[in-house]
Amino acid sequence: MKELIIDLKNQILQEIKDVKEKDKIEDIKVKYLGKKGKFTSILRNMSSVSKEERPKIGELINISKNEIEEKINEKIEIFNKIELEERIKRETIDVTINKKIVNIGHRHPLNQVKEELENFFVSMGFSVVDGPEIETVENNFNKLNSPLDHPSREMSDTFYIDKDLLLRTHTSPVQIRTMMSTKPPIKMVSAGRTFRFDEVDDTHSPMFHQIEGLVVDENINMSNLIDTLNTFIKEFFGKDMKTRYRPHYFPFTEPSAEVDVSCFNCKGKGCNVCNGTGWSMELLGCGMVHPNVLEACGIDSKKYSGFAFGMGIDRITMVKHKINNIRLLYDNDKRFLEQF
Ligand code: FA5
Repeated sequence: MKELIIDLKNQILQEIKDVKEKDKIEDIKVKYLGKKGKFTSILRNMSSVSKEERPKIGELINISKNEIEEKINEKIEIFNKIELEERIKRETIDVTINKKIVNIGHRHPLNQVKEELENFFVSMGFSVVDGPEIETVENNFNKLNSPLDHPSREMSDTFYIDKDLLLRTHTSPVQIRTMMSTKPPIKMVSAGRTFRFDEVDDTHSPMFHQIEGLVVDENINMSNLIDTLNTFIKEFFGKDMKTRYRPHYFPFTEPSAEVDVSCFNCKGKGCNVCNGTGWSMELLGCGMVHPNVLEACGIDSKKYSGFAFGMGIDRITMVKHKINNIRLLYDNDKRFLEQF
């Protein structure tokens, strides 16, 4: 009996040693130590062992069983360790590997310039106000002293929604909204999108951007306007930039002017970009607020005066970045946009 137990134990230990897969070790456990296992069945034959021998054989069986179980557990642990090492190897992150570089977007050049303009005017003491893109005919034309037969009111120039509402053709209605709701002194700018039935060419787009400025106080005069605009142009485009004020007509300002700056390409010498004139495209309109406009907004025109200006942000962006075609700002071509 003793030899039988020792032989079986040695056979099982050898099988445990030779096993190559984790599943197989479980099979060995069931095969020898399970209820119907070979090793367990030895216990059933104890009746054939003499009374004197029984305690010794019983002890040998227990010691052998423990030894087998110990070896099985050791082997399971070895398999678990190998499994873990392989998993760690598989899941290790190689921080030196070449990762895919994802390009992150940035603000559109028009928005960058809009923000720069707002920041500039804030630094000069202006506040920034907002206005709606859908406006009333009243604010866009009537209160701005626009004659009923003014060509800009035509359906062929303005996107009407109905007889009273339209897509604003300029940012000037924000002046009206501000003067209707705020008492002087007023010093504000307002930037945003504007819409006109304009044919697309190198300097015109049917949707474009403007920034409006308005100052209303006692004793405001034309030299305050020119000084503000000249300071802006020199700060924004550089000291070399020359300005040219051309008399113009706007229903809401009197006197009125349009302002050009020297050509960004030749700095005023004359080249093919400026058709030899030395001057860039027209950038802005300005003037002294018409007394009729002040009165229409409930401001005493005998006490107060004001100046206003409206600049094309698209054209300012073009001059600043030497872009000679407005279409580039709307094509959404990444090769162009990535340059800013
Ligand atoms: C006006 O819109 C006036 N409201 C400006 C103003 C405000 C004058 C306050 C006096 C006092 P004008 O139509 O000239 O003015 O437009 C102003 C600027 O907007 C132009 O100088 C130009 O830079 C830009 N602009 C006008 N039309 C277009 C267009 N279709 N595409 C791109 N920019 C344009």
